Amino acid sequence: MTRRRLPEGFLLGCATAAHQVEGGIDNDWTRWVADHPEAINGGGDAVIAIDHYRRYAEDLEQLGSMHHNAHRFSVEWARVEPVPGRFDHDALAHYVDVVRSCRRAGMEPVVTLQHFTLPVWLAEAGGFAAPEAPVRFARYAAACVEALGDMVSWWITVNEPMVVAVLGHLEGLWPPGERSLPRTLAALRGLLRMHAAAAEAITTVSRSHGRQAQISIAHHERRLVPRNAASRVDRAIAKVPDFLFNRWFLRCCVTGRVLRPVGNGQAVPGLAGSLTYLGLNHYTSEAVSLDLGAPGMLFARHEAVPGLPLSGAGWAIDAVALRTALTDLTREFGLPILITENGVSDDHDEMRPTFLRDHLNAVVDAIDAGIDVRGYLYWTAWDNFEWAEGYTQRFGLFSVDRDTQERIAKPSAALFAEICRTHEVFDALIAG
Ligand code: IFM
Repeated sequence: MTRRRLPEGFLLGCATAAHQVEGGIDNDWTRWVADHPEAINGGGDAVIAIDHYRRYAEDLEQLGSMHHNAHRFSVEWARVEPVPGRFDHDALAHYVDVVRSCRRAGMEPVVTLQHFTLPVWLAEAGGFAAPEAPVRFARYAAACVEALGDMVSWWITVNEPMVVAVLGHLEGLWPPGERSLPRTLAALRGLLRMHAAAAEAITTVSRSHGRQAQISIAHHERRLVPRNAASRVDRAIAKVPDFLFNRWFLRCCVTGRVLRPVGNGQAVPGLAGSLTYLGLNHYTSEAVSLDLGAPGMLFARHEAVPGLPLSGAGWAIDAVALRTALTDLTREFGLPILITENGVSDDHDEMRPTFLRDHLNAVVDAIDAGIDVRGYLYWTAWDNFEWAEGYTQRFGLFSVDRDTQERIAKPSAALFAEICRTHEVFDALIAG
């Protein structure tokens, strides 16, 4: 294969989230794990996680030394606003220093404001569906932009709103452990309003300082295809969850309305045009077929697309699906895309080298076809706390000895560093 080049200025680095790496956080997830240890595969919690809150400076320096020019992390709301209305200036100062450390290491910071977790006080008041959630989230966003905004252009309001609503409110696997369609819809409406309110706050504060912010959610796209393309039933069954999971939230953000079937088309202030780019988290695709025994899943059975290799998480590895997502999202929304997550769970770092090569090739293909892709952030730098999967899934470029907290580079860390250094993707990366 010839050498394929990523454009000058293309962002390359890793993505992380506070709860999965920092340790020492008291939020809804910490309480959930303490109360439901059985909900975590293999046990484990994020009480210490990988101690990144204390080790961030050396961790970030190491990524910079591996030629990453970007880094995504999340600010932990529960630290910054431990009590409603009281902002913790030490916590904000910590994140200011995280951003400075990124900059010192030559990395463009990409900052997420809400990555699955909530302060306990908001979770207890109703979580995403709490009437005060949008206003509270906007104030917190404004505080973050005041503190960090002179060094940050790329903002993500909410990470994977569909995922957090479905796993926490429909499937009951994450906090608050609900299995209720009405509660799921209420959470989705709340997440939309939270995003809109935060987007307005980011824009206003940035403007008052003469800056322009880039704003998006991190949208998880998992294309759902009919298991049997020739079956009219499978085709029909795949369409509804595909629309709901992959398009509903984004279309609401573009139209500024809570679209059916989650809402009645009511307008949300600040929502229309609230995305200035599209943050894309992409991992896999799924095959969907009719399952009369699954009314809660809209009679759809989801499984890995047959014939594709499976990651350690049992997810089909499908670089073509990433290429398709880039094309389809551009065709519909016309926004620049930043790949805010793409990665593979792989215990022995056997699949990751080809995964990286194939997915980055898909990105180069898309760019060559005229799609505006601004960067690629690999999920994730270090093996970490993978939510209900505990420490059983290893997505990292580095493993972590959780007794000593030593970070150990896997072979693919060097491979990714070479891609970051040269901005080139080529076969010898893997052969050599
Ligand atoms: O670890 C998660 C991350 O928090 C959100 N996106 C998917 C990743 C892998 O499951």
